Amino acid sequence: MSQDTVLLERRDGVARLTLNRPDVLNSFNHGMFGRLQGLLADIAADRTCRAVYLTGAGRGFCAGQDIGGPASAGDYGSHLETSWNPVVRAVRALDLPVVCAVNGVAAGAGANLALACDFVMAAEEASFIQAFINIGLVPDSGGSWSLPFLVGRARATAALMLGEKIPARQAAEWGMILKAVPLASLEPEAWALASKLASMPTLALGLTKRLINAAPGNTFSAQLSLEGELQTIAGKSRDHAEGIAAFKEKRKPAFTGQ
Ligand code: T3D
Repeated sequence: MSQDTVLLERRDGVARLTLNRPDVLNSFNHGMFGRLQGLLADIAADRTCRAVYLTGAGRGFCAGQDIGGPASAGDYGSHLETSWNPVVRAVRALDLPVVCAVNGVAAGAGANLALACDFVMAAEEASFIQAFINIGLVPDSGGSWSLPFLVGRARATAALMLGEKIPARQAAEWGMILKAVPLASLEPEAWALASKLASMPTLALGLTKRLINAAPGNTFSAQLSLEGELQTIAGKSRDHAEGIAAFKEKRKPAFTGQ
């Protein structure tokens, strides 16, 4: 059942998504793409969801495309447009912070799904592998964009061309991810981060994400204009009014996300 391949649980304003094909390190089969796209659309439409937590079941995070079935020499470009691309685009476009808890190996498109998220925390036992080259493919799912941007051209080239395991600690040292922590601390730390984000001004967080997404394609001047445009929206929010009132009344703000 494709329903079981990605699990959704809502708790305290956080939508928890668990990739759930642990026997194959949560590699994606056909039904899983539609399932995750559908869940991301549901989360986007649900005003009670104020942060997302993404992780994998079992010992892996995600080994990318399921390559265990019969080999297909199909049109991968067309396939990507209906499989991985809508998923990573939806993660980037979601006006909510997405915390990715990388519990184990993240390979191929699975690594790039993690890198599309806003906060990436990984278990020290986890690793990132741009595995495409190991099977004669080129990077996809945004890896050729994210990696040079995150770690610089020299390290990105090595990662993408050599297809070697990059341990989580090294990924953190390179700035590829936010943090590596012992496996036992991953879930509590990453969940605490997601819960904290879910109590923050959701609208302003979503607009901040839009600014971060837009920056690489903008000039400094264009980015200033976009900041002004989005600040106008944030300035009319209830959470802004609450933030100002709480400051004046010397109390903790109670943000509702609107
Ligand atoms: O179709 C298109 O449009 C092209 C798009 C491509 C996007 C991509 O993601 S391409 C990259 C695809 N992914 C890979 O090439 C990674 C393949 N997996 C591995 O290299 C290794 O499994 C890992 C390095 C990720 C982990 O190694 P290890 O030793 O920890 O685990 P393992 O024993 O290799 O894997 C455990 C099981 O998961 C094993 O099954 P078994 O023997 O216990 O029955 C293995 O076959 C299975 N598995 C791992 N990765 C995949 C997989 N099964 C199907 N697809 C996988 N990607």
